[in-house]
Order: sequence, then C-alpha cells, then structure tokens
Amino acid sequence: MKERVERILKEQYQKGCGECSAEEVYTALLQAVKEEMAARKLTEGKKKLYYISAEFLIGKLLAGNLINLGAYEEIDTYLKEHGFSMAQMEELEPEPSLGNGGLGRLAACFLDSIATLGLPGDGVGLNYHFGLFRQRFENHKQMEEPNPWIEDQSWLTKTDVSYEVSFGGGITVKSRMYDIDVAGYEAGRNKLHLFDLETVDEGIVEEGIDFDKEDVKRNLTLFLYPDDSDDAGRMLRIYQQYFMVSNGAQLILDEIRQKGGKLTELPEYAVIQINDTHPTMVIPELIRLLMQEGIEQDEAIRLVSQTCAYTNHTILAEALETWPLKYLEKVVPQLVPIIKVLDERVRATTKDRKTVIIDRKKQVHMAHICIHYGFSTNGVAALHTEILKESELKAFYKLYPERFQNKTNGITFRRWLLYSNQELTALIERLIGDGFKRDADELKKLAEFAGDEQVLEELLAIKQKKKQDLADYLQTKGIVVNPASIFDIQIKRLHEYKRQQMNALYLIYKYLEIKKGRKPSTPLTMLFGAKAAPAYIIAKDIIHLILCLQELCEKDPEVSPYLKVVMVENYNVSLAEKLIPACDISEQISLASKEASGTGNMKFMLNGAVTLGTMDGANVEIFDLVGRENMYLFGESSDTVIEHYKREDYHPKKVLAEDIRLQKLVDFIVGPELMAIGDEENLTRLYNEIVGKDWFMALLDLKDYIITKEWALEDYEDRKEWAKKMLINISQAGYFSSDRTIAEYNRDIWKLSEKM
Ligand code: 26Q
Repeated sequence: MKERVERILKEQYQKGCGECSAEEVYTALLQAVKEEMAARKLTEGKKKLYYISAEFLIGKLLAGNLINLGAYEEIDTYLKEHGFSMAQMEELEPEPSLGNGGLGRLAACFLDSIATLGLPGDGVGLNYHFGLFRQRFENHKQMEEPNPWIEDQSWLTKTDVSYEVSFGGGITVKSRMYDIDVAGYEAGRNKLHLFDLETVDEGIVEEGIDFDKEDVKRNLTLFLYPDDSDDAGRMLRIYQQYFMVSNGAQLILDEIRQKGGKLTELPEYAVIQINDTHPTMVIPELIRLLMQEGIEQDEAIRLVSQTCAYTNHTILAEALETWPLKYLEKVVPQLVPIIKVLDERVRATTKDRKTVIIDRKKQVHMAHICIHYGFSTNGVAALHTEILKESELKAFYKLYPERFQNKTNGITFRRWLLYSNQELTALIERLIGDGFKRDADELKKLAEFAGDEQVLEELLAIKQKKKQDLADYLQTKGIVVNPASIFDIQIKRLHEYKRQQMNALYLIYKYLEIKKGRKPSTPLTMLFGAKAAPAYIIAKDIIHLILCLQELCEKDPEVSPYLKVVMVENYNVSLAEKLIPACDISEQISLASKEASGTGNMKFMLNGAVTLGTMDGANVEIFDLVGRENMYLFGESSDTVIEHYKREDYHPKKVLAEDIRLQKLVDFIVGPELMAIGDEENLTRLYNEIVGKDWFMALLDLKDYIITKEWALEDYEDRKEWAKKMLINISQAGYFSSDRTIAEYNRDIWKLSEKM
C-alpha cells in the first residue's frame, strides 16, 4: 500500500510524502485504497443478494477500508514517519451522511459483514448529493444546513451503467450508476451501487429545496429525506423511491441476462432484501418489467414473491408508510394497475380487511405489499418480532405464520472495536489471542479474567485513556469536560419515544439535589448527541431544554464542579466513534415496546459501558446475556405499556398528582431559572406536552429511572466491581456481531452459497 501511495504522489505532485501537504497525502491515500480494492476479486455466485435500501449510513471509509485490507498499521506507521497522522487524514475526509440513523447504519454494517463472509451481495441505493442536514446550535436551538460530501476525489466510481426511468406526466430521466467498493475483512469484495441523475443541480439549494414537478430532473437525488413523519406526504420522496427501485430492478434483470440466465429463473439468481418499506415499489416494478418481457401476470407475481424478503424496523404506527393512491397515480401510473391487482388478490383470498393493500380511504399500505408478496418478513430483535406477531401484524401472522422470523441486529466489530478502540482490541488480543476478530463468540473467553485484578486495572486504564482522548477532542471544539467524572451518554436521533426528555428531567433532579447540598462523590458528565427532524416541533423543544440546562449548570459555580451537560453539535458516525469508547453508562431508555432493536446499545456494551435501560428492543437480549448484576434495568414492561395504549388509561396528570416531587421536576421546565435562559414559547410548549399528553409515558418510568440511575452511580464508586461489570459486558457482546446476524439471514432467508 505504501508503495502505491508513493507512486501516486510522484505521479501527481512530483513530490515525496515528506514534502506534500496533508490534503495531497489524503488524496493519494484515497486513490491508493481504491486501486487496492479494485485489484481484489469480486465475490461471485449464481445467486446474488441485493440489499436495497434508501439509506446507507456508511460514515468515513478510509480507516475501515485500510483495516479490511490489512494495511492500517503499515499506513499508520508510514504517516507518522513523515510527520502526519491517521487522525489528521480522518479530519480531511468528509463524512457521507447518507442515512438518518439506525436503519441506515445497520445497512452499512451489513455490507461489511456480507463481504467479510464471502457472500455475493451488493447494496442498491441512492447517491444523495447532500446527506442528512448539518446541525448547528444557535440561541439554544437547532439550525439545519446543507451537508455536501462529494468532492472531486471521492469513494464513488462512475460506471457506464445507465437506465431510463419514466414517471407520470411524461417525464423520463436517464440514470447513472456510481459504485463504492466494499472490501471484506481480509477477504472478498462486493459493491454498493448508488444511482444518480446527471442533471441534478446543486446550485438550486440556495433557492430552497421545495419540490416542483418540473424540477424533478434537478431535484431528484439532491437530498436525503429526514426521518420525519410530518413530512412523509412529500411527493419527491415517492419519486426518489421509484427511481431507486426501477434502477435496482433493471440492474438485477440485466445481471441475470449477463450470467446467461432466463428471467423465469429469477428466484434462482436473485434474492432482494427490502430494508423497511421505503423500497416496496420494487415488487410491482419487477412484476411490470417481467410482464413487459412476455411473462404472464400470474407467473410474474409468483417469481417476484419468491425473490423478495422484507425487514420491518418499526412498530410506530405513524412511521409505517402509506401513500395516497392519488399520489401514486401521479408519480407512477404504470404501477397502479399492478398494485390494484395485488390488492384484488388479497381481497379474494382473505376476509380480514386489516390486511388489504388499498384501504377504504384509498391509502396504499406499503408494508402490506411486502408481507403478502414476499416470502419472508422479519423483525430486528426478539421482543420486536414477538410484538409484530402478537399485536402489530397479528392478522398477517395468522395468514402466514411460516413467513415470520426474527433476525436480531448486529454491528460490525471492525469499525466499532478494532478501529474505534484500538487500545481495548490490543488488550483483548493479548489475553485471548486474535481469533475473536473472525469469530466474535471467542470474546466469551474474557470472562475467565473477571477475578484477575491486573486485567481489571488495565481495563479501567483503557477506559480512562478513551475518556481523556474524548476530553482532548472536545477541547478542540471549545468544550471542557472533566475526564475524572462519570461519562453518562445518550446518543441517538431525537424522538419522544427514545425519551431524552426523561433524561433531562433526571438532570433537573440532579441539579436540585446539588443545590440542596447533596454533592456526588464523583462528578457526573451527561453527554447528549441528537438531531431532530426539522419539522418535529417537540423534538426541537427537547433539544432546547437540554441546551438551556447545559448553560444553567455551566453558569452555576455551586453546580458546575459536580454536574456538566454537553450536547455535542452535529452528532454523526465519526462522533459516535469517539464517544462510545469513552462511555461509562449507556442510556437506552426508550419506552418499552417502541425501540425495535437499537444498535447503539450493542456498540456501548462492546466497549465496556454498562447499560442503564428498559426491557425494550435488543436491551432484552443484552439482559439475557449479562444478567441483573451487569445491567441496570428499570421501567414498566412492554406488556404493561401496550395495555395502557389499549385501555387509554395513562394520564400524566395522575402520575404527577400522586407524587409532588415529580411535579416539582416538571415545573422546573417553566420555572424562573430556565425561563431566564431559554425561550418561553418552546419551554411552555414542552411543559404542556409532558403534563397534558406525554404520549411516550416519560413520567410513567421517571421515578424508577431516577432511583436506578442513582444506584448505578453509587456502584460506580467500587471501581473493581464496576470493572468486572465492564468485562462481563465485553465478554458477552460477541452475539451482537453483524457477522452472526448475516450468517442467520443467509441460513434462513437468502441461502447463498458461500463460494461458487
Ligand atoms: C419515512 C417517510 C418519510 C421520510 C422518512 C421516513 C423514514 C426514514 C428513516 C422513516 C424511518 C426511518 C428510519 C428508521 C430507523 O432507523 N429505525 C431503526 O432501525 C434500527 C435498525 O433496525 C433499529 O435498531 C431501531 O430500533 C429503529 O428505530
């Protein structure tokens, strides 16, 4: 790799590494890595997986690619020899934020594991010119800015693949496919195909992004849509989705023909994993294309149904996509007759109107298409899948019990351990050898060292080092944190169900305790990172509250030595890589039944944080693995919560009336201290929401949350016992390797042969 870099520097700048600028070295590195990857053999097989997703939150790629190519250390040393560093290179790399959060990041982890396991499988998505907005804070409020990431030199490689895609109103566009190579860890190579339009015009951003039909050619792949149910009616999103799936479908059929296959053999050549409902239209689109090739409708439907599998990532009713039939008639009129046929078939075979595709209000239920016309439906954690089967999708489960299965999410250990926590990786390797890098289950061997004081000391020393690293990094952004304090971290999209507001109420509790003179033995630093969808008013009010609390603590000399609040700006993958290894307490506090899985919870566990959480999503599985001793559980169960919703018997006012202390915490939101810092409108609106509605029941669990968190903070004082908990968490984290998840997808759904 070093030689490649040298050669490129010579060719392009006629200089050696020592005489080049950091930017020049970065550009050469990028090219060298691309060359090295291109030289790797592509993983091939008769049958291929197409993981189709509106989001791939790949994050920066340089370091991860170097690790997977086995060249990280070589380049690290090489850079140091010439007065540069990897950290410096990473700062120069723009982060592609081509996803909102969990679902997009999961897709990226999956690509890594698919390549690593040597499975023939490519990603198919869109090449958004601007990723998720950049977040900035001004007057304690979130501001959104465009977030470009494509530079002259980037990971994208332009291909000569191009297709025509037609929309209603006589609009036809020509696509262009760009590829990003995905190298497996010490093995294999696959591709991420991102489709784009050459006519997209970044210049129109200043004029706003409001969509106008005439402008589809200039607008189509300009922006990633924020996860924002209020905005879900936006027509451009349907244009984007259809553009993605039509290109994907054409690519799949082309690749079958290139292999000499017949289109009637579709299920033998392709399996399509539909990542949430966003790519649903691939089903009617493929049926349409097959019929165009002369295949009978019945046969086309059968072939497509045997090829498509669907993953559900949410049970939030408001997030399940339904589109007015009118919109589809306008954007994709060619699909409407097919969707109607699919609906009629459902009506002819089942009496249960809950499963129809087009409902009485002429709304098209995208998930219903996927379940009826796919061969597999899966949830993303054990509890989530149970809830799908027993309540949310019960009517479907009755129809097709054999199609439902669970695939608990996972994360790639290459990024979330080997790269982001090299110190911990080195310790593990010294203790149990390097087998865990290929077989994450081997981490279990670490449990043997639970009584080894020396190992526990080393573990604590590594955590301290990562906390210091984070403190040093934050210092460069003008933020001072005390590395001797407890780092308690909640980083994830801002959503009421994730209950950052409950954490903020704890903060108020702690602030008031300290004011009363009850000072903690070890100071506490509460770190937050979260973007709110631009139109999600209450989410933005919660950010406002946290930023006001940040200032309140900061400016109060009685409090600031003991309690520090930091909400980092523009939380993204790169920040996660710095925050997670430094965490002591991982906040996973969603309302039970609402978080499908969570994957941050797994990343924290792997890095030796102890979870403070509810019995929700994959927390349940973490609990099963580590037990009561090594996790702090609180809150009502999903059964209780679901009952409350059914009976409509949860009232925040009742909870507050029963406990005056909770009332005091909530009142603080609109008290003089915060009103002096923040905005009356925002604080009052949030107060009214919590007191009057509290749809995600933050107050239901608040008391238990406070008690449990206090208990965790107390336990932290016994450093040896705490270190033991850290060790047990790491030792049990192997289950959450995405290699395990992908092996299960392949065993139960895709059935690809590992090598041809
Ligand atoms: C929908 C309509 C219009 C615009 C945007 C959207 C939209 C976009 C993204 C709706 C949802 C999403 C993303 C959902 C998501 O990230 N879900 C998370 O998926 C993770 C991976 O399975 C789980 O771990 C999380 O629990 C789940 O919340």
